[in-house]
Amino acid sequence: MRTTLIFATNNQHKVDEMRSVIGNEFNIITLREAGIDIDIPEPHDSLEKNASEKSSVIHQLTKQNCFSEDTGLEVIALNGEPGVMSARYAGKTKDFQKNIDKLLANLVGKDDRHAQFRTLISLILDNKEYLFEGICEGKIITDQKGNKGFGYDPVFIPNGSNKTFAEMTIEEKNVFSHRRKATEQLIQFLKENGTH
Ligand code: ITT
Repeated sequence: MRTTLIFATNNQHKVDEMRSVIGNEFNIITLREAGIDIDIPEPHDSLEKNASEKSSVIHQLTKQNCFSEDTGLEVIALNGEPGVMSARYAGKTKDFQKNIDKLLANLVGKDDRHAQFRTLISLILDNKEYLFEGICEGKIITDQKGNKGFGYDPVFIPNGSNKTFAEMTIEEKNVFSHRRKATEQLIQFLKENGTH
């Protein structure tokens, strides 16, 4: 039987990207599909701790194997911001456009536009937690391009490409993406630990 895991997220973009990497190897159930309506708090000062918080809240609630992920955009010239605040950079409403506007405004006049996306996956399997990390380096451009994807995708070009993530299909984004790299480690771990 295929391993089933609850994915502790309310972000459907993340689910679509991960499903495209995982394919049929594992069965992922979203919070919505599991009938869980909860806005999981992310109160901590690191991606690692927030990822752990999300998976442990859902694990306590369901007692089932599950995983979560927390992702941040870390901009070198902004000392790693927006980082752990990526979703709420311009306020509690999690408005993608306002977040981009704030990011671009804060980068005006800065020569160094290097940035990276960092994804932390927290897996709880048989009551034990495991963490996996994926990083994608690139740069922030001055004007947004493309309308696919989500979040900061229209202003981020990964190293090795001349397109923004928002100009790519999910499959193209997965060639470079932080989330794909972390997800592959998750898949590898699940296979090695006999849950396949
Ligand atoms: P969950 O906590 O429910 O999983 P969320 O959207 O709140 O969903 P995060 O706390 O991880 O997720 O927030 C990360 C924010 O960073 C997200 O809202 C986007 O603005 C941005 N982000 C994350 N991954 C991204 C990606 O692949 N491309 C562009 N922006 C991304």
